[in-house]
Amino acid sequence: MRKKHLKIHATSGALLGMLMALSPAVLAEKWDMPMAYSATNYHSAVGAEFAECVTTGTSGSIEIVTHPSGALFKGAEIKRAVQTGQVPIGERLLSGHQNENILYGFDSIPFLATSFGDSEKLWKAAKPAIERLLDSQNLMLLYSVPWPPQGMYFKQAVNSVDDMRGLKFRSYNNATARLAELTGMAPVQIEAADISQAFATGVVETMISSGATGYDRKVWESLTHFYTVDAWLPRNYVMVNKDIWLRTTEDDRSVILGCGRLAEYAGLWRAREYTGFTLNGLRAGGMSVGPAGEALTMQLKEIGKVMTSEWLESAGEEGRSIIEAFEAMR
Ligand code: PCA
Repeated sequence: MRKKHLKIHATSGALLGMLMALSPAVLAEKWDMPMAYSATNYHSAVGAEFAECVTTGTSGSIEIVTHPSGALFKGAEIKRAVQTGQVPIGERLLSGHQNENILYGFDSIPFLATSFGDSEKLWKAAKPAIERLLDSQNLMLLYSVPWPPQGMYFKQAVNSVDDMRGLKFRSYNNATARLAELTGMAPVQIEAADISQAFATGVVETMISSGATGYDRKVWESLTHFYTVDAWLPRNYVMVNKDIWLRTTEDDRSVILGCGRLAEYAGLWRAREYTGFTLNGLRAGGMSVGPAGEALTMQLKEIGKVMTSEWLESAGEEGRSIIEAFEAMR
């Protein structure tokens, strides 16, 4: 999938060989970049801008081509594909790796960081540990962009946890699955790309996610209520295979890092903007959108406490120091 082609046309094989030996910069590489979320979502838009920035900035010596909507690899397959060099670069939901290491779930601790501002602080606190973890898995972290705050979707009004018991719940990571267990729901892991179908066919009937994902997948076709619980703001991140990274020229690397910083900045602002836009979009689709009632909010906070202590217990010293560093920044 990683195709190399010559940018210059050489007629002589000898000349070609000489150029290849002397100047790796004349080789143009195509980097396929799998992404799991819909092409219209801002994560994918930022990814496309990042790709263009790199392609232009390296004068085409590295051409990045994004493949949104899980078209090349599904979300759950992307990290492995990059780790093993099947593709050089890709985007994935960070907390999707919590089953590999508890630290990856730092951004899905209920009610710890519930605003964009706090989410950035928490990211700053966790980033060194996450970079180390990824590095130990042959990956280089390039940039990361948050999702909007997570709320709960239903197909009827829900006023307490009792109303949730027995529902079939769409999960996307360990924290969401645990939330389902603690509220008596049955979790089924489903990729964002497959949500509309899953709701339409009744495979699931509720979920926690952002207004953004509900909007992207037109969930008003099946669901009626979105409660803006603001439970947490999970993050996507873009990773590069470390072997491939180390083989790129220093000039190209600095372009890629610069484009990554721009993408992170642009992504955060787009996330903020997309939040209000998509909540209005859900309303326009006919959904009731607003905060959860007091009783449900209090019950969810109690469940949040359980999940927080479970996370802290398994994450040990390293987890605690992330939370402490975050608290110190607030
Ligand atoms: N959307 C993604 C992850 C978090 C979010 O808001 C999803 O539901 O899969």
